[in-house]
Amino acid sequence: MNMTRLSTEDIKHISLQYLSLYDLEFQRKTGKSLREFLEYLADKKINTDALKIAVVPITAGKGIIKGFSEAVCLILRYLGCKAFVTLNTDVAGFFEAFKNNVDLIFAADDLVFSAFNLKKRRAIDNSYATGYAYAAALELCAGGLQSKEVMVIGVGRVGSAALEYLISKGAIVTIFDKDAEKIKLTLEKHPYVKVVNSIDEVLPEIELIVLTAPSSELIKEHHVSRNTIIACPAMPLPLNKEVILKIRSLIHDPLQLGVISMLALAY
Ligand code: PYL
Repeated sequence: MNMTRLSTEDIKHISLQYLSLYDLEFQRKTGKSLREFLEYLADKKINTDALKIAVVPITAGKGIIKGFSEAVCLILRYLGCKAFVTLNTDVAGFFEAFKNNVDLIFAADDLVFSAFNLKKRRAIDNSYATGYAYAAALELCAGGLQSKEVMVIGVGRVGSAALEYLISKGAIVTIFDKDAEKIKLTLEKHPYVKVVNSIDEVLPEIELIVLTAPSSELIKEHHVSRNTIIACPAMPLPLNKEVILKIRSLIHDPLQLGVISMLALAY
């Protein structure tokens, strides 16, 4: 089960200056800064400047993505953590991290991107953390989810985590996935979730959407209204500009909210 693989192009724009602009945009949409969002997700205070974090480049499989570890490191530094990219890769990188007595290690191969909390023996994977974060960002943007209709498009690892969060906050969830097996697995855990065979059955009536399916051009202009909010972690962004211009808010980035959520849930 492979994740979509980010490219250097997707993340090369991530700098501390860019992150401060992204932070302002996030605050405008959700009412919280990225730092406040971190503690909201963790549901506790986090003293980030006391946290020492190593990001270890991994050469396994398709190998290193140029700029990936540096982007993860910058996001963590932006939050106030003492983060660094190890000089060594793979096991030597883990060894270097342990020698530096770090609190957490972030590392990704082609199958899993994980935050390892060495003190609490906890491992949080990016897919789960990303789904959780995008559902929480939708909640903040929508001003709460209790008894609100929400559509989850794509119930793989990211969509399932978003679904759990939405249900925990009292949302009424409708799901769509072209993979019948994923629908079956979801219904086994959540029998009350509504299933549609086509998004046309419920859009644009449902105006809160978590879009995790990478299949492009699924959502068209007639599927959204000017009140629609879309939380979309999928990369590349599968929305055309007509949709983006029409809706109220789009929550989307290649890496930021996922990394913030990994730290929050691993802490
Ligand atoms: C973590 C991202 C989010 C979406 N897809 C995931 C991805 O691209 N995974 C592959 C990450 C490979 C990193 C490489 C390195 O540079 O350390 N092993």
